[in-house]
This record gives sequence, structure tokens and C-alpha cells, in this order.
Amino acid sequence: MSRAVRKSHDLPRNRPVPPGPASVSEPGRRWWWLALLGAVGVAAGAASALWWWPSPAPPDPHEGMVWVPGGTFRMGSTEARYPEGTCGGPGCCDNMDSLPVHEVELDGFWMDRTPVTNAQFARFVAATGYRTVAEKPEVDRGPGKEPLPPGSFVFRPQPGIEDLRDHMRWWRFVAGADWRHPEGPESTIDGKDDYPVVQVCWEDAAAYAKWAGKRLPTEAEFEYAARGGLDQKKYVWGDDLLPGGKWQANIWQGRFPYENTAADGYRTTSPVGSFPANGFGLCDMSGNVWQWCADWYRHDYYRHSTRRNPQGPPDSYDPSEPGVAKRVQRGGSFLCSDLYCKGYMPGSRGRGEPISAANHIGFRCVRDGP
Ligand SMILES: [Ca+2]
Ligand SMILES: [Cu+2]
Repeated sequence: MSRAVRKSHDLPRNRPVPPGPASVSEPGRRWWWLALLGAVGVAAGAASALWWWPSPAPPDPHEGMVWVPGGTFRMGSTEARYPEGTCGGPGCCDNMDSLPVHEVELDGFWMDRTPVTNAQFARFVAATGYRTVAEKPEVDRGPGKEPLPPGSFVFRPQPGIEDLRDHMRWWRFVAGADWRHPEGPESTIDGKDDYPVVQVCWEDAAAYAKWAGKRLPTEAEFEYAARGGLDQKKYVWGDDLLPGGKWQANIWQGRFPYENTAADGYRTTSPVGSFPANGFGLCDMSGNVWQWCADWYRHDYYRHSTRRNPQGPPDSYDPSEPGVAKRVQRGGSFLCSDLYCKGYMPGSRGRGEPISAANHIGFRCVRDGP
């Protein structure tokens, strides 16, 4: 449908009426009438195309995508995500949920070269009138739970944090924070067209993917794509954190959560593609923003995962928050660091409530081949 709409936009506006015949013989007159009828038809078609006009068509499904060839890889990691003593709270599973390392076989797929940008998301909103969950007046979170007011989570560390296990000490729910105001009502995305969209929850990401004729990647697809053909390396670019002394991803330098030296050039998010692409030609598969995956999160999924094209478990379980069903996030963000949360390593797993967003969470899409 989108293709048809776009085609009709390409029609020249003042299409010339076919010239009438020179001599007005009887059959010639009939042709003239037929031509006139045709012209009326063309005009009506153009009018209906104009009627639909200001909705821009979804982007071409292959535009900005990279082909990730199918193959087999070792999924999971033996690396601890948190240093000893800082793994979060009771039931923390962050250092165990990437085990066991297991073999997975995937079909090839197309993947967005970068996370979805503010400009791309704005196009989706302009075309559909979509309102993100953070912008809605009140969002039902299910029985027995307080409804979610409009707003979202913003990274704002309180002074004097010594205990790195309590994440709520640096996440604040800010009224009026949304994708256009990622750090609160006073903040803006002006001049940030090529930055990754943030403050989008899983539901928002899934809605965008559907509109674009794509889907969210499975967790297995994300890790396979992130590893870029390298087998069980520590980082998506290899085993050395700073090859040639250069930062390879937008993460955090300094003592988390106060000291942010931005040695990599960025204090918060960075324009997509600011760092080198990985082995598959994909950018920002590590650091910058966490990215939503299609799967439900279960800490023990790798013990039961299917070998071929795993789609994730049928339900969700996070031992650190047992009552809350969560979806997987991957890739880590500008808040990850080698000294604290190493969520930017390709085997690390993140998760979040499908209606919950933050200023370090975005997404990208995939599409089935060929
Ligand atoms: Ca940084
Ligand atoms: Cu992290």
C-alpha cells in the first residue's frame, strides 16, 4: 500500500491532457470523449492522492539496513557483568544469566545499520499520530499496581551514593520526560536528528517496527549480529578495550555515577554511527543506548533454549523483581563502564518492563531475508 501511495506522489502534478484529434470525424469524436473521460479519471486519482498527502510513506524496508548472513555461533558469556560486591540487590542474577554458553544457529536477516534516530521516529509519529506510553495520561500496569503517570525515568544521580547496588539512587521518575524531552520537560531534541531516539518503551518500539514493515530482533539475533563474526570475544571489536588507545563505543569513563570524564567524546548519547562499525558493518551494537529485543526475559532461558532460531521463553521471570514481566534489552549504554556495569559486552543481558522507558534506552529493527 505504502508503495502505491508513494508511486502516486511521483505523478507529475499538471499532467498534460492528451491532445484531441486534428479532424473531427465521427470515430475521432468518440476518441476525444474517451480522452476527456480519461483526463477526468487522472484528475480524480491525483485528488485522492493529494487527500492522503501529508502522511509520509514508511521508509523503504531495505534502506539503511545491513544483511547479516546466517550461521552458527556460541551464544552467552562467562564474563561477570558486575564486579564483586556491586551486583544489584537480593536475587541478583546479572552475573549468571548469560550461562551456559551454548551453540545457536540462525537464518540470515536484514538489520538496521544503526539504532532508530529521532528523525526516523518523528517520521513515524507524523505519519500515524502515535503517542508513546510516556506521553499518555495514565498507563495501567495491571492489578494491584499503581498506574504509571505521564513521564519517564531520567538518569539523575543523588549526591553521596556509595552503595552501587541500589539503582533507584540514580534513576528518577521525571514528569514530562518523553522522547522529545529525554531529560525532562526543559530538555529538547532540537539539532539531534541523528541521535538515537530514547524514552521509548518496548511497546513503542514494537509499534514503530510494525509500521516500518520490520520487527524487533530476537535476543539471539542481536547477540549474533553484535559479535560480528568474532567467536566469544570480550567486546564486539575484540579482546582489547582500547585498541590503539582509541575508544570503540560510547560508554562511561570515570567513577560511576558522579565522575563522567567523557574521554570517548560523549557525556550522554552520541549521534548514531560515531564509532567504528563491527564485523558485519553494524554501528552502536555496544554502548550508546540499550536496545529492545522481541524476547521475554528469563534469567534461566539459556538452559532450555532451542538451538535453531530461538524465539525466547513463553513467559518472563526476573528473580530480582519476580512480579514484573520483562522484555530483553541488549547492547548496553553510555552509562556502562569497565569499572561497574559491563552491559556493553556482547554476551550481557538487560531487561525492562514493556511499558517502561529511560533516557538510555532505544531500539533498532530487523527484517527477514532475502
Ligand atoms: Ca561516553
Ligand atoms: Cu550497563
